[in-house]
Formats: sequence, C-alpha cells, structure tokens
Amino acid sequence: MSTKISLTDQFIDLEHQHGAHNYHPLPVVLDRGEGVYLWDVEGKKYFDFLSAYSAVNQGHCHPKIVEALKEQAQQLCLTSRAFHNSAFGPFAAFITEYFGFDKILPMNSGAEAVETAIKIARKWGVQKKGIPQEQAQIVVCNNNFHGRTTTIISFSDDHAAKKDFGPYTPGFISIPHNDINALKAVFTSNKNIVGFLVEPIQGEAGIFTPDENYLRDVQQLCNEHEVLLIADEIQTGIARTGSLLAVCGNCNCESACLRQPNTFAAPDILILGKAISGGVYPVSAVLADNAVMDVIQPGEHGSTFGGNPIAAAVATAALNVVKDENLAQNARKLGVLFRNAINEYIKTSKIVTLVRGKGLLNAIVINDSPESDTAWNICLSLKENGLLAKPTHGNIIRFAPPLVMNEDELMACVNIITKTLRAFEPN
Ligand code: IF1
Repeated sequence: MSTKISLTDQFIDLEHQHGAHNYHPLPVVLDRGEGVYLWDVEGKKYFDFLSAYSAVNQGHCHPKIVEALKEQAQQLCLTSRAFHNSAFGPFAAFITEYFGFDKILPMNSGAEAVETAIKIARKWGVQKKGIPQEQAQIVVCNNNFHGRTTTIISFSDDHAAKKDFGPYTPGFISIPHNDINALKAVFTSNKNIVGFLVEPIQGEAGIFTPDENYLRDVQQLCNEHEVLLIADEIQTGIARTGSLLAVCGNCNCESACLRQPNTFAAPDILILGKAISGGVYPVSAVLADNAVMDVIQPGEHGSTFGGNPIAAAVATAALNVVKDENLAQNARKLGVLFRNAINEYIKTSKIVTLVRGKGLLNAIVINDSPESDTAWNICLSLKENGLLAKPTHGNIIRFAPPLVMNEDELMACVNIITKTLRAFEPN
C-alpha cells in the first residue's frame, strides 16, 4: 500500500538526507516570492515576516533589482579584481556618496565584512596608533551576533555557535551592551584598544535598542580615546529601523546624515550586508574614510567575488529603491502602527509580555521559559494562518516584514498575529 507523500515532505526529506543539519527551519518549502508575499510548493500564500533576516527589505524579487541583475549578468559577471571592471568604480562612487564615506572595501557575506573591519582596525592600530604587534584589542558586546567565522565566534557568548569550534582567536574584550560606564572603564584600563565593534540595535540577542544617547556617547568616548567606532549595520541598516542607518538614531534623517553637522553618531567603520542587495545577490561592504581605509594596501586583503560587476549593479539598484520608495519613512510609520496595535493586544494578554523594537525590526516576548516550545508552536500556527516568522532565543519572536508593505497589509498581518496569539491564551 502506498501513501501519497506531500510535495512539502518530499523537499524536506531531500534536504534532510543530503543537506547538513545546521538549521532547524519551520516546515514550509518556499517556491516563489513577490513583494511582501511568499508562496510554498503547495501554492499556499504567506506574508513574509522575517525578510530573510532583513536582507529582503525591498521586498521579494523587486523588479528593478532583478532587472539590474539580468542586464549585468548578460554583459559581464566576474573578472576578479586582478583587472578593473566597468561596474565597480561607478558603484564605489555611488555608495560612498550615499553613506558619506571616502572609500568602500567590497566583500560578499556579512561575516566577511566583519572580518574585514577587524583586520582594518587592527592594522590601523599598529600603523597609526603605535600598538605593539599582536597586542591590538577590540571591544565587543555581550550577546553580540556578528556572523559565523572562527574569529567572530571567538567573541560570541552563544554556546551553540561557539562550543567545540576552538581554539579561538584572541584579542577581544566583551562588555555589556548599552553600558557607557563599562566602555569607559575598559578604555581607561587598557591602552591597546583599537576598536569598539557594536550592533546599534542587538538583533539576534532579541532586538535590544539602547538608550537614546548611548551611541552618541559611545562615539564621543571613542574619539577621546582614539578608538575606532565600528558599527555592524548588517541587520539594522538600509532603512530597517526607520532611518537609513540605526546609528542615525532619532534624527529621522531621510538620507545618510553621517557627515552633516547634526550627525547623531558617525561610525569610523560602517559594515553593511544583507539588504544592500535587497536579498538578490550576496553583497557586503565596509565603508571608512581615507585615514582608516588607506592602511590596506595591495595584497593585504581581498576576495575573488568582492566588488564583482553583478554585485555592483544589484547593490546600486537596491539602494536606489530604498530612496525612491521612501522605505525608511515607511518603516518608521508602520513600526509605530505595529507596536501600537500589539501593545493594545498586550493589555489583555497573558501570553505576550511585551513588544519592543524600532521601525520594522520588532520582537514580542512570550510569557514562557526560553526552554519552552510555546514560541515555536505560535510560529507553526502563524504559518497555518498565512504568516511566516521565526522564534529567536526560545521565547522571543522576531517580526521583520519587507519594508515595501503598505498600511492595509500591515493591519491584515496584525489581525493574523492577534488571532493566532488569542488561541494560545490560557482560558
Ligand atoms: C545565520 C541571527 C539575524 C548579523 C549581524 C553579521 C551577520 C549577521 C548583525 C553575518 C547575520 C543572520 C545570519 C543567520 C541568522 C541571521 C540572524 F538570528 F543570527 F541573528 F539576522 F538575526 N552581523 N545574521 O545579524 O552576516 O555572514 O550571515 O551574511 O547565521 O543563521 P552573514
């Protein structure tokens, strides 16, 4: 007797048999995307409330970004940087103007860009600050998430991300996030510090937004102690939190104001990834001014694919979409509506304790232990009801829809979320 196996189960089975088990995905197999919507292999339609961890801020398969990809792919894909190509120069000019820095060093993944920033900061420390060889220290934050390479996990305190992967890279000091006194203390007690690497809003930790003046105070302290402020905006950047960059804080700038007199907090090194390409192609970037970037000379760093023509064309189109479609403003506006609506629900809820976040990077905390499977079960139920989200750290659910969502769609999503949550309320 043969029982019919669903398409979904067939795909999951193939992945399970032949793909490494380094993820535990929700049991849905996605096949198509457009704007804020995804479709699975059975034809069921969903609202995307993860946006590939904020890589798809511009919405799925944005026609202008896909067109840029197609056009460039037919003309020239890859040369390596042993030669110049006609796409990288114009892109470098465009993105440095866009974010207000002198130079870009292009890479592919977020982790590579973080590694690049670490290398630049260390070399800058040796060459410009006179730090003795191999003594450079970089300050990071507890509960950080900056990627998966051996060096980056060396300063992670996520047990699963780190355990058994040693030996670890030395040279990192971890302090609490959003604690200016801890930063002051470490700067005062250690003369070999070259950089402070920070997520302006901690993502993986559960969407923690620091106090209003934290980043500005951080920058001031970094200036005083001649330490590079290194902002990892891989997840928070490109309009996600309601401004082009999260370091722009509450200045509500419609474009990068990093070099303006009213600048909120300007990092010395800015790390971008994910949505810099709208999720269409892996692109990452490190931006800095000449005094910092010029410590890197030929042969000292690079990548086969970094700065390739497709990446350049795709990222240019993706960044243009952010401005043309006012995504930062939309994220800011919808974020307020979303948190207001969820807060309204929370008033009478026992299952949700709070909603927090900024722009369209938000999370709700489920009233159960991090070891419980309640958040996971809520996400399974959200999926049944047509909305895709993923728990983080057990009892936190991250909500990060594409920024091209409109108000009606957002309210439809709020309805799905509150209806789903209601079924989990104790009687
Ligand atoms: C996974 C999280 C998000 C990042 C920040 C660097 C990177 C990331 C602030 C590295 C990547 C991703 C990676 C993905 C899960 C995801 C994630 F839950 F782990 F924290 F987005 F929320 N800096 N974050 O958030 O960029 O090398 O991946 O391009 O590793 O499973 P990458």
